[in-house]
Amino acid sequence: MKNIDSYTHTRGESVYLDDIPVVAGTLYAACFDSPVAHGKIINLDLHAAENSPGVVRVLTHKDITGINQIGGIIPDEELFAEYHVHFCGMPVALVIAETEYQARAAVKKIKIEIEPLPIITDPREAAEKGELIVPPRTFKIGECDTTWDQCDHIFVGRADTNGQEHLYIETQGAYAIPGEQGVVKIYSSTQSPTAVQRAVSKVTGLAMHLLEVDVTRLGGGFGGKEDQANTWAALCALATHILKRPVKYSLSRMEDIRMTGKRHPYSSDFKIGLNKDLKIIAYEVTFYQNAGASADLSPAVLERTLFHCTNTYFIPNVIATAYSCRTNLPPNTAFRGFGGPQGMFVIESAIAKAADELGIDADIIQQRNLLQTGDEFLYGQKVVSEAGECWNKAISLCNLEAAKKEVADFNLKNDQYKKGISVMPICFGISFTNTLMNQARALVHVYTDGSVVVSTGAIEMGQGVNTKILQVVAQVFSIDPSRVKVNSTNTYRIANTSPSAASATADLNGKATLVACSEILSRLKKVAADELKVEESVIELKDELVFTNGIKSGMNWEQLVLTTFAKRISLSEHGHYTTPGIHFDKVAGKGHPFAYHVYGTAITTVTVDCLRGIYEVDSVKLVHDFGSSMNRVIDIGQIEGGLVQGIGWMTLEEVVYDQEGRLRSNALSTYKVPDIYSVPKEIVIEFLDTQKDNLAIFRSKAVGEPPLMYGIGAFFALRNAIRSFNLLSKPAFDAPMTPEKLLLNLYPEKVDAIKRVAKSEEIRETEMEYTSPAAKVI
Ligand code: LUZ
Ligand code: MOS
Repeated sequence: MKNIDSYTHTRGESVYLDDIPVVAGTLYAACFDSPVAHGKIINLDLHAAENSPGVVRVLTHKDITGINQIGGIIPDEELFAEYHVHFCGMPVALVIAETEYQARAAVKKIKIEIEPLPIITDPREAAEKGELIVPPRTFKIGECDTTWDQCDHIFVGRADTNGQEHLYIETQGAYAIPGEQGVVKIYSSTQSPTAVQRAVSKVTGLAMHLLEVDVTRLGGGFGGKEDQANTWAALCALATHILKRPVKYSLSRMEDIRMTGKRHPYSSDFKIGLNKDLKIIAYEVTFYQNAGASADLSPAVLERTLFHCTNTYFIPNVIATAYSCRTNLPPNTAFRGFGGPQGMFVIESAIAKAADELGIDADIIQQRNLLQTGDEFLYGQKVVSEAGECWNKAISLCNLEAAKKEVADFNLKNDQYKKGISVMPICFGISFTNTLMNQARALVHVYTDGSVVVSTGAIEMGQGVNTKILQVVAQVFSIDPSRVKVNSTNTYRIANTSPSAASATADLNGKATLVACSEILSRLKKVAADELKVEESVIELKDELVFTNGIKSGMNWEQLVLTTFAKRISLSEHGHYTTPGIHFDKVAGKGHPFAYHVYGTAITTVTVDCLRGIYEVDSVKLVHDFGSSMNRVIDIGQIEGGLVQGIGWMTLEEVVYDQEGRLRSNALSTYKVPDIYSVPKEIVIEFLDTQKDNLAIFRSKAVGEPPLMYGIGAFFALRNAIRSFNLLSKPAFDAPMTPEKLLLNLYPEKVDAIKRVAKSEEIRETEMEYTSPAAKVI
């Protein structure tokens, strides 16, 4: 079944926040944000802005009717800066005007005087100075300390990954409308309507039942709207609550890029120990997470880094420590993979380093250490592995030995162009690591004409979750999909929702839908049995017809629904689902946090132009563990999108903040994202269909986040290409491998020579300065 939104998408009829018809009297907001990354506010001059044409009001922290606090996990984030600013882009004031243009024009007239304070942008520096968001966390299995002696090979190194801009096509925004009795209705581009409701409740002081949050769909979220949609909703709702008028704010691209957080950059140290059979027997890793100025979701992201720090490998002795470091950058936040990719990059770097030093291909080490069923993850959960199956299928899919030989032959024949190949296995745990969030609800109404409406806590953000929810309803009732409508996500219909995140949205909300539909179905069957005077157990609904003992009864879906209604039996149900069997002890760092794991293996081939430093991804061939996919078209879309987004993170996308904490890559002219030309020339996706039972909806495993991590393979394929051009080059494990960085890595001797020349010129310059007065005397 194709995505139910494809029709309105292609016709441009799909409604996003900025497409909602505005109510008469709507005002427009625009934010004045800090131009300085850290400092004390000495003076804020709003006079000119307040007198600017069309301006109705300028709000600051002084106008907050509730509390000036929007921190989700830790209350450490002000909505409006009060005495201090902590990052460039921190909201200081909000202009409300008759038009969007007038609001933005007035923002430019606000003057602020800030006494500068020291700025930290580097997580290691923050850790050194004790600037931590939460105390360090450690996950541990076995005994590393006593194992190093038994290792035949030990390698140490450092690995760095940069941030990533979410670049959802629809920017952040909100639209708040006042209702009677103090109610505020909020349209928000959020992955988490309940998070918005809570944040608005705190800031306005209004109880949650006075706040209705409604979301039809998002033009992408990728984690960027899991927590950070709250700010804009809180700003608009506060203005609406004070002014009793509708207030809308749809951020411009540059406002969005400047004011919102991104994927967390990490800097990490590793030590890896192998025995003579190339089994990894010890691994020690320390992560420095660049959290930005406040916690946001950083502690949860940090935890998932620890969960995934051994990727798809069984390592019996591991000690992993993670620091969440406070810096003067916008608070970094959830991004597809949620810290997992950052952890996985480091173990892959450690393996690549070992392979370099031992003079072998990394896949030999990778393959020997793959997780097997019955192994234990470092957090105590028993492994049910598809790692070997995916690996073996991927190896034969692309005939790895032949492919490697082809690469070697090509490299032998070509001086300017070099190819590289890498294997990237993945393993990703499905469930919110915070156990209580693994719950969902669905509200199903069957109308008397046989049509059905379903509401859940799931947010449609392009990932196709509404199509999957619709499939669940149609399948349980065995009715035509056209009879089913998926409603918008609304806090008055579905309360206390978890964010649409952690790849778990279709599982959790799909299962809640299954619960609700199954309950209605059993009522319908009872009515049919009564009417047809047979046992309930022989009733079956198939293709909108009622069957008894496999024989058409003459009763159809519409008649059954009407009969049920006539008997005064409810055609509605509110279903509730919680993932069974999961638990986690945060103090011990042990438990069974995940419903299941998703596996896969990707093989990436690249070609590098060694004169220019530019490159192409020739192919990515992968085998992915779908369980039993309930919608192949949608799932393939998620794999392709995730893969390309991962390749972007690893190769092109470079978030650059200067020493003053100002974002230099603040537009699409300076921040390069993958376009159609960066897409691998060939993508082959093979399904690992398994018959095993699992906790996924219809056994169709979660597919949102895992494929992003296939993109890590591109980094290592490029690195291998560089090394076949110049074996003396040992490219740092420092992503992204941009063309510029790649070029420098091709010619490390020349770079060194240039550095030496530059250095000696520096020395001469200082000597000249020093000697010139004396020279004058002579
Ligand atoms: N969000 C969250 C997530 O709050 N908890 C998680 O475990 C998670 N994992 C992936 C993506 N978002
Ligand atoms: Mo997410 S990173 O699943 O919002």
